[in-house]
Amino acid sequence: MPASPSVEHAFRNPAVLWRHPDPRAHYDIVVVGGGLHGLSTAYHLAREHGITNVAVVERGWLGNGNAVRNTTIIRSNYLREESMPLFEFCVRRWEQWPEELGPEILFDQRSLLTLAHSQAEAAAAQRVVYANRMAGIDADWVTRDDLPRLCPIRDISDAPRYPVYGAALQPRGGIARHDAVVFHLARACDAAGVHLLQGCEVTGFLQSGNRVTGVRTTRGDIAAGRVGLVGAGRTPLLARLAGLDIPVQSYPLQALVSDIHEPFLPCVALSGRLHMYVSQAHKGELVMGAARDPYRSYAQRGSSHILEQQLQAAMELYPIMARAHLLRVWAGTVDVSPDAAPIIGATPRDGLFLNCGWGTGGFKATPGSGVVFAHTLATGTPHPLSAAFGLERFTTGALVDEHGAAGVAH
Ligand code: FAD
Ligand code: PYC
Repeated sequence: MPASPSVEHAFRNPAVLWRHPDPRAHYDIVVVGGGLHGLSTAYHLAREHGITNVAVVERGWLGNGNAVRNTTIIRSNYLREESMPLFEFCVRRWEQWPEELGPEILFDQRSLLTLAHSQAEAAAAQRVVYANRMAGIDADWVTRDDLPRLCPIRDISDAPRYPVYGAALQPRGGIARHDAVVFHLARACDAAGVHLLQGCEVTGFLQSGNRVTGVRTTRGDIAAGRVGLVGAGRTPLLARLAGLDIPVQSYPLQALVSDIHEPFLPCVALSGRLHMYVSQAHKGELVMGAARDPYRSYAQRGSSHILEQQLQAAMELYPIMARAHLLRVWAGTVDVSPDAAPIIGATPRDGLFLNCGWGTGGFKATPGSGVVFAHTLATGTPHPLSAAFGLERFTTGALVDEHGAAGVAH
């Protein structure tokens, strides 16, 4: 027996992680996608609705997708009246999670700055600040002179090509440790009796007339009362298997991490103009992100010119970072909707529901996304917080245009 549990050991010993059951013939609810949103949905089905005859069906291993590829930025400073309550609800749930799931998730409200590089950007950022305050969300405008106090490493001279005019501040914004969230949600689902079916790819749907009655998988057919698709960038492929063409496009989004440094960056800092965002992980690495790649793809890799742009921006804004060494880069596949807002709710197929379109910004939504989607799957009706985010908005025209505040990478 090895001193520290190997993956193989963990896989064979449910006490270390979670059980690896064989699929049942029937579940009340099948959630397709074992990322954070799928796990959070199953967790809240058990916690809030007492529904535990649930399977999370995952083609690879839990958390292999965007769940642990993201840069973990958490904030609720969106612009639209539909989005602000949803994202603020998510932040409030995050504030409960360290106690509920465990302090290891390292939820850290270290504050978040969104930099403005022109008068026009400053005006747009101030509009978001005022909208946030009216919605009861913490938000402040920080002047250029005040910025060094909050973000000491930034180049404050007039030399940069993109001087900083000021920044929107969300004091309750921050980061968390994504892999620990996957781990604790999975453990909690398993303890509640949810089946976590890894290595189980959905390859089609069981249908009776217009009703989806289950999923076809690489581990056999599984019947279900309701099916929820939570496959991030692969959701359009899944929907197509049910004959649906959904307005979601998938793109690579890359992130980068440096070697370890003494703590020197106390906040999360984003620059929308330069497509550059950075925080310092608790261990000391700089965790940075870039613009999404310009072409559509389902590959979990991106192009080098995006990384070059990102590093140029990093050097320009924070010259001290020239001393850091880049250790790793990676990419996830993000699911972008036409209005940069999520799609949550029913589909034209009875029994089939969607939770996707979170694009470059779904990590922050993990807790609330699970609450609203669990409600939808349990009751068949939208949760009040997600009612405006149904698929039908692309035919009614009632869009929730969040391109401005959705994220630097949209
Ligand atoms: P995923 O974790 O990708 O889960 C989907 C799962 O579905 C996968 O595990 C996949 O294997 C599975 N699946 C797909 N097809 C099938 C099938 N046929 N059968 C069974 N299983 C299937 N958001 C933020 O809020 N803040 C950030 O700072 C941030 N930074 C990001 C940086 C990067 C580089 C990336 C890539 C994303 C970032 N995001 C960020 C976005 C965030 O990561 C996503 O919106 C969020 O993780 C989506 O969650 P999910 O559970 O839907 O997706
Ligand atoms: O949603 O805030 C966000 C974000 C920042 C970087 C990637 N996503």
